[in-house]
Amino acid sequence: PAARALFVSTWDFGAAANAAAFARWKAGGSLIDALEAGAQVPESDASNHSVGFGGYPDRDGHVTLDAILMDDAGNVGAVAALEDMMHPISVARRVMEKTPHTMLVGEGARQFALAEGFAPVKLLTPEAEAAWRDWLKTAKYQPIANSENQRGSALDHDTIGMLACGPDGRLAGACTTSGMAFKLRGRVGDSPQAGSGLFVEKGVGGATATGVGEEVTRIVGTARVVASMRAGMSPQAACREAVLHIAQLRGDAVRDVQVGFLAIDTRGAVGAFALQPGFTFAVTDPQGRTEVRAAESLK
Ligand code: SD4
Repeated sequence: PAARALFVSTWDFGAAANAAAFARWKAGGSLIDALEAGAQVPESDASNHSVGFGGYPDRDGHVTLDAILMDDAGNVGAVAALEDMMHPISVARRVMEKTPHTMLVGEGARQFALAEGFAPVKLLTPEAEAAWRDWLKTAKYQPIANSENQRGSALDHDTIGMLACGPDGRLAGACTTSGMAFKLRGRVGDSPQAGSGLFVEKGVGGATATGVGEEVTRIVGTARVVASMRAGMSPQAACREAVLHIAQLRGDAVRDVQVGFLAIDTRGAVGAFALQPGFTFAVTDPQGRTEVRAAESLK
């Protein structure tokens, strides 16, 4: 059997996030500390057009961010449609730790972040603005699968979802994204919604999702993956079951759509499955060794 995983993340760029998470964990941080440090890596990477700074804006030119952080003790914090903040994952953590709520959205989330001392920043980079102006010429809205492989394409959209399983089997997860490029103003994807973009359950496992969020939210995808694991499925079988369910439910509507699930159980076993080929994920073991793997897919 493969070595147990400590941190897993969606996509190849998850490797850098895992490395930062591992370093924080090694230095004595909690799983939540580690995940926050990991998620911050793509958030502040201007070349990643789908997470945080440098993310593609909505249809009206505003970069709006969705993020969630959750552990297996029922602690959860999220922000949606948050503007002007470099690290939505850290604002989500404050929601979790400093408020009686689980999610803040839009201007309220921004005001909360400012009150917590987060400095406002301009998230729209010249490169992302140019891509948006180019998109405005045709303004076609058609999601493309695995557009992370086509950096700079008009519909670049990928998210980082991270899961952690400590040596004691305790679990936590994080998810952060700028959502779908050129989305309608006010659109919130699956990523910040517990049970859709991310879910962890003590004694069972955790799951995170990437791809076209609407297809995940429709079936409360990660809650479904974790429920399947609770019923005895392996992480791999549970991810596959959720993807098959989407394919059956949606038929032709998801012919060219990408959705990928990544899951981990309390023994650190990992599974992943996607609608389309091309979904990759990064696995880091307790010794800090990282490997990027390709997920199985329906097609
Ligand atoms: C969303 N699920 O906002 C995110 C985007 C994504 O790979 O994961 N793209 O729909």
